[in-house]
Amino acid sequence: MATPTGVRIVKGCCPLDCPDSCAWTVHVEDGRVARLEGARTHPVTRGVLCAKVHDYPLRLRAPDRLLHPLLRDGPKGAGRFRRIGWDEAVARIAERFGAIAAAHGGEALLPVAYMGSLGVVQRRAPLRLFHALGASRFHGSICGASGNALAAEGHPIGFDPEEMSECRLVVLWGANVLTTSPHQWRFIKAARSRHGARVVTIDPRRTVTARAGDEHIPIRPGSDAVLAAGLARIWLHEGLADLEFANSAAHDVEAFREQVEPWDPARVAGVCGIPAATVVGLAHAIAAAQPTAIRAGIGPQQTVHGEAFVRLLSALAIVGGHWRRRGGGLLVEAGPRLRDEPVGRPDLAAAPTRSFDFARLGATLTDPDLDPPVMGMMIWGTNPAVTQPDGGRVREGLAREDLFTVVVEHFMTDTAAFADIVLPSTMQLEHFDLQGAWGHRYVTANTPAVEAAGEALSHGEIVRRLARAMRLTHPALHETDAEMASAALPSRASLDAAMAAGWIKDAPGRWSPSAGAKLRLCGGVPLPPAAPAPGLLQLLTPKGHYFLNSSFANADRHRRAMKEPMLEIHPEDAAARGLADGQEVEIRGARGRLRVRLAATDAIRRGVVALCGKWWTADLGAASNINGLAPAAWSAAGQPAFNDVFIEVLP
Ligand SMILES: Nc1nc2c(c(=O)[nH]1)N[C@H]1C(S)=C(S)[C@@H](COP(=O)(O)OP(=O)(O)OC[C@H]3O[C@@H](n4cnc5c(=O)[nH]c(N)nc54)[C@H](O)[C@@H]3O)O[C@H]1N2
Ligand SMILES: Nc1nc2c(c(=O)[nH]1)N[C@H]1C(S)=C(S)[C@@H](COP(=O)(O)OP(=O)(O)OC[C@H]3O[C@@H](n4cnc5c(=O)[nH]c(N)nc54)[C@H](O)[C@@H]3O)O[C@H]1N2
Ligand code: SF4
Ligand SMILES: [Mo]
Repeated sequence: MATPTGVRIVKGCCPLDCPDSCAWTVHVEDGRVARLEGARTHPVTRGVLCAKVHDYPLRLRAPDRLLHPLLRDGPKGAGRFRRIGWDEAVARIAERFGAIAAAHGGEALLPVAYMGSLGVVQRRAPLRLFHALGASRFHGSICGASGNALAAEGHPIGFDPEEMSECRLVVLWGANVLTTSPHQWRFIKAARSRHGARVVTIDPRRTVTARAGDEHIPIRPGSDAVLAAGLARIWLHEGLADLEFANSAAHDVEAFREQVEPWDPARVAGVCGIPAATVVGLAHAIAAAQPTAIRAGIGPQQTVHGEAFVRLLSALAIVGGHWRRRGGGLLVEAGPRLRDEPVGRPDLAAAPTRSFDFARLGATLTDPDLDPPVMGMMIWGTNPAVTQPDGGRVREGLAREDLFTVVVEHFMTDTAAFADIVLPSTMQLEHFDLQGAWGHRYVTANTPAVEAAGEALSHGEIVRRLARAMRLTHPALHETDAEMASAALPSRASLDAAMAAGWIKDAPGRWSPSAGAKLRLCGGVPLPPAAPAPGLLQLLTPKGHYFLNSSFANADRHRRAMKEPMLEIHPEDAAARGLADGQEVEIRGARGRLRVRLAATDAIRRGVVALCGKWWTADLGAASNINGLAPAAWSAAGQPAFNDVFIEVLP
């Protein structure tokens, strides 16, 4: 759309791995972004971009942005590279991937991709190439695997977040919404003003969100399942459960009653480290507020007992009858109907191939018995050297001299430093894409606004160039980016409609119990993790307000806002170690150590410390990072237990 002043208006969206998937409006003048703002008429964005993204155009011209393909020019992982042209880069990759497939079979190749961009092209298109080559695949997740496992059983783990404005009580259970999903707060605010809804936050830290709510319950980390069991027991004892609803939804309500029976308020209080009266008060508040929205975050899933946490929360929503009314139920995540898996075209593989757990990249790359071993890898949309569990082994794997690694990136991340070839990727303002969301029900289209900086290419174009070089002729490898994206929607017409409108709402209906398959509520009530030795502190690594996982940890403004790696500690825990606020300290785990500055605050429970933001290694004064401190652990469903980490804090 061109306006008389020569300003072109382009509709797009923020691609980051954030529940809000904001729609944005780009004002383009003379081929440059003159202004970027949140789309005013988008029902969730409503004109506002967050503290991370409002100056996103600066990222296009960041001084450290990768603009050209690079070839390793030093020992693996040293981060020394020299510039090469695209033709050379593509020829080298085609030759190496081809040789690896010929020598070891296609399964010696492995794509490694995550949600750095939620766009279906940026996220999925390169998988076409790997499926066509018969490469190994991956499954699983480093985020919310417990919730995914519960959903796979049929449990409802989300409703339209816009409905939250209709609820009578909001329980923010390990969710720091004002930092991690700021636009959702609007619906919570609406519930407060329309219905006098109270907001209760359950979090070991008094976060910005907890301060904005009505009540904060500073629970001991990992004890959430016990609290949930305690709440259910009170309802069942006092006739506050909606047994008719529960029995219509689940087959094991009686067994569930037995499971929670041992958890009387005094015992719950002892385990969770909160007063018994708080437990009773919360139980009565939720029972009285019909409906209650239980909004669960990812933080409390990041333990070996993540599945028990989400299952018990689902049980609360069901046994409490909160799914009966709009605005109530359990909300872990909720998206529109968009099928992004077909964009990766798994059908291009001639035969099924082996699949690795995405959350165990370190083990996969270092397994001496793997046949064939992974010999060639392409990584995009993720920074595993920082964000994967088992950080030491991840780095050991990435450092293998015999592993040929291509990293597609915007910046020279800790991971890209291990590459043999680095390819520069376009950013959202420069490419076409289409995406769903995990915190609302809209599909959003992104029209490119400006030319790509330097020699950056979209992932669709990278696929086409590599396919040509490898003489792969399947038409799916030569489609345009828009054609690739349309595989996610019912038709090309629906893609055109989404692009014209900017976004379309495509919401599945609200969950209700079905007469057929009934759900299982019972899954045990595990205890919180115990410190392996006395005196150790439990380390939480929650999301940073100005970072998006490890993204922006290299951006000047964001770094200034985050100051430096800060370890939140209770003043009494600091004093007990002879440590003072503002002091530089060493965090020591069984596997690694790193340097941070102490921030003494009574906004965190005793016995718990927190390091917000996924800082890159260089900022931590160590060869380690937060995920290399302690032995890694996973839940049964494969969720990395990022928060089951115990450390010492030393001067
Ligand atoms: N600004 C910003 N926004 C983000 C992100 C980001 O990095 N920065 N990341 C995005 C991504 S990928 C995700 S998954 C979401 C995550 O969104 P959230 O789940 O809201 O994020 P977290 O900070 O991981 O965890 C939320 C809270 O859980 C608390 N917590 C930790 N352990 C426990 C526990 O055992 N019990 C309880 N009750 N609370 C606990 C932490 O103190 C933290 O305040 O945020 C998304 N949005
Ligand atoms: N200790 C600890 N570890 C954690 C967590 C925690 O709370 N504690 N949180 C976990 C969670 S919830 C998550 S979701 C993961 C996130 O882990 P990651 O998926 O690794 O997320 P980011 O660190 O943001 O890295 C994304 C990368 O993708 C790049 N990128 C973005 N857009 C594009 C694009 O269009 N093309 C290409 N080629 N690259 C792009 C960015 O520059 C960035 O380097 O981390 C997990 N790890
Ligand atoms: S990071 Fe989240 S809140 Fe910020 S602009 Fe992107 S989608 Fe919106
Ligand atoms: Mo995540």
